[in-house]
Amino acid sequence: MSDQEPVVWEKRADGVAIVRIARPEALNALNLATRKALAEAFAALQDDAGVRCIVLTGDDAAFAAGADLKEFVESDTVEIMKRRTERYWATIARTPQPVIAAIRGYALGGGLELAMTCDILIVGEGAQLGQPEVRVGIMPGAGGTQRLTRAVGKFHAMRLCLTGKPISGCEAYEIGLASLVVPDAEVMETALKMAQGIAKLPPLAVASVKEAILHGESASLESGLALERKAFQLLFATEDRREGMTAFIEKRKPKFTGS
Ligand code: CO8
Repeated sequence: MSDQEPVVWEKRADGVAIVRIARPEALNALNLATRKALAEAFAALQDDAGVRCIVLTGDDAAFAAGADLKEFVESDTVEIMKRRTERYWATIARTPQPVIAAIRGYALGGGLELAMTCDILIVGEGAQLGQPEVRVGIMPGAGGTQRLTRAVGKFHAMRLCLTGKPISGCEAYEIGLASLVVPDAEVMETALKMAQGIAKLPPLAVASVKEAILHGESASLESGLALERKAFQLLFATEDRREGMTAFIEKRKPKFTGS
C-alpha cells in the first residue's frame, strides 16, 4: 500500500487494485492535491500488468463531495485556466483496465464527474448523486454537462444541473446513472466481487471491449461498428482466444496468460 495522502491505494494478489479517496474531514472534497494524487495513482496502476481491474471509492460518508470550495473561493479565471486540471481526470478516463466506482454517501459536483470517468458505477441505495455547482454560482466543469447527458439523456441532465438537487442511489440506477444499486453496506463487497470476476478474464479482450464502447460513444454508428469489427478480428490473434475456446470445447477451466 502506498502511503501518499490524501489518496491511498493498494494492489492485491487477485489482480484488483483499490484506490481510496481519503479526506474524511472534508467529505473527500477534491482539492488540487487530491486530484493530482488520483492521477498519479492511476498512472502507476495503468502500467502494471498485474492490475486487471481497479475499484475507486471513498468512505461510508462520501465518494467525493465535489471540488474543494474552500480552495475555489479566492480563485480567478486565469488561475483556474492555468491549473489545467482536466489532465488529471483525462489520465483516469484513459485507463485501459476497467474501473469500477463504488459509491456510498455523497458523489456531488466534481465527485460525480470523477465517478463518470469510470466504467461501472455501483451505488448504495442511500448515496446522494448530483451536480450542485449552479447553487454556488458556477456550473459543472469536468463532464457534468457532457458525460451526464450521454448517460441519462437531456431531460434528466437538465434537471440535475439546473436544480442542483441530488438524487438517491435508487433513482440514479433508475435513470441509467448507475450499473447496480445495492444496500449501502454491500457496495464495496459487490464492487470487489465484480472486480475479481473481471480480473480473471483475458485482459486483451477486456481492454478491447472497453475501448470499443468508449470510442464508439462519440463516433457514428458506422464508425463504431467498424472499430468493433476490427477489434473483434484482432482478438483472433491472441493466445487467450485460442485457450478460451479450446477450454470450452474440452470442458475445462481456461488458463489465461494475457498474451
Ligand atoms: N469543499 C470543501 N469542503 C467541503 C465540501 C466541498 N465541496 N463539502 C463538504 N466540505 C466540508 C465542510 O466544509 C465541512 O468542513 P468543516 O467541518 O471544516 O466546516 C465538512 O466537509 C463536512 O461538511 P458539512 O458540515 O457541510 O456536512 P453536511 O452533512 O451538513 O452536508 C453536504 C454535506 C450536503 C455534502 C455539504 O457539505 C455540501 O453541500 N457540500 C458542498 C457540495 C458542493 O457544492 N459540491 C460541488 C462543488 S463545485 C464542483 O464540484 C465543481 C467541479 C468542477 C470541476 C472540477 C473537478 C474536480
